[in-house]
Amino acid sequence: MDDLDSIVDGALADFQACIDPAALENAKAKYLGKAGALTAQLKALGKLPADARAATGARINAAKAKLEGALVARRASIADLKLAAQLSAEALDVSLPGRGVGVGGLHPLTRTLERVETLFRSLGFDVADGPEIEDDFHNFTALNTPENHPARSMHDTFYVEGGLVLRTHTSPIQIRYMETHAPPIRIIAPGRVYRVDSDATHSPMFHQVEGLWIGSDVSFADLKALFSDFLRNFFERDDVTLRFRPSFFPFTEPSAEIDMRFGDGGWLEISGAGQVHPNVLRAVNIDPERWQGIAFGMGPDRLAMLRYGVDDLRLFYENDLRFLRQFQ
Ligand code: 2U9
Repeated sequence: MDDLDSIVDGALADFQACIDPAALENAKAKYLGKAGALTAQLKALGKLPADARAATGARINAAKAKLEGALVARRASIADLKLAAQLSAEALDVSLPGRGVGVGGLHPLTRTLERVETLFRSLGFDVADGPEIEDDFHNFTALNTPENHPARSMHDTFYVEGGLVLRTHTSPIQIRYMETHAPPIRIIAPGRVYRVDSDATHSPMFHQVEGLWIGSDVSFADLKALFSDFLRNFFERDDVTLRFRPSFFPFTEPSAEIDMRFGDGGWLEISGAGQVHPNVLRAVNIDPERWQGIAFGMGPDRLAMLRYGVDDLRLFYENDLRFLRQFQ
């Protein structure tokens, strides 16, 4: 066995010993690369006597072809080995359930709003809707909020061009409803509202659910019954007590804040409310001598926090899926 045979035998053994593509390419360089053993043989051809060159050259080329063939075969078998490893029982368990397609779910605030709507519908209320961009009349004037009222300042309200505003409450929905429907009226008005306010506890966009109940003799007693019923059902508890505290809103007179508590726990402010101001009824041509009613407004964000035990409002607006998935 001469040099060439031992180079070929060494190379074939080396290739066979490789079990990954990188090692194989290194082994290839050792024999066929610029400084490779077989390449050195080719370079040495020139030093041979002329009559020996042709035969030796042919032998070296045959050796080179043999090594290249062996490389191709070894590359293929390394790939086969890899695939076999991936398909082995350990790596692929065909009995596992499929990954499936992720399905979305409703945001906790949406679920809360839907729950509020369902409960009020069951109490005979309709759910009304209206534009988020409003005119001055429907957002302020009809709600007994005079020209110089602070709520109208640029400081509190987002003004859009043409004297329009992003509605600051959902009350314009009820105004529009009264313009097109005669009493008796029983509606809630849920939706997005906007105020120039942004800090840890205020978002420039937030939600409100307001309600309006107009009849010939609707009173604070009805308001209290309505709210007890709604809160008991919303929180699924029987130990809800209510407390009314005097307050002020331009559109209701008298006005109150409604607090609630579970058992003998602490009081929680849950809603504002009152008897609809006669000026509001007049603004929509309803005779305040014949009709009267109650109105209320609450923040469903707060209802959701209480129902789900969430202590930071901002969690609802960050859209972190780890938080949101808990409500599916
Ligand atoms: C009409 C007449 C009267 C709606 C009312 C409140 C009291 C109230 C706030 C509580 C906190 C909204 O969520 S909040 O930001 N609202 O306190 N809202 S009475 O009164 C109306 C509405 C429409 C035609």
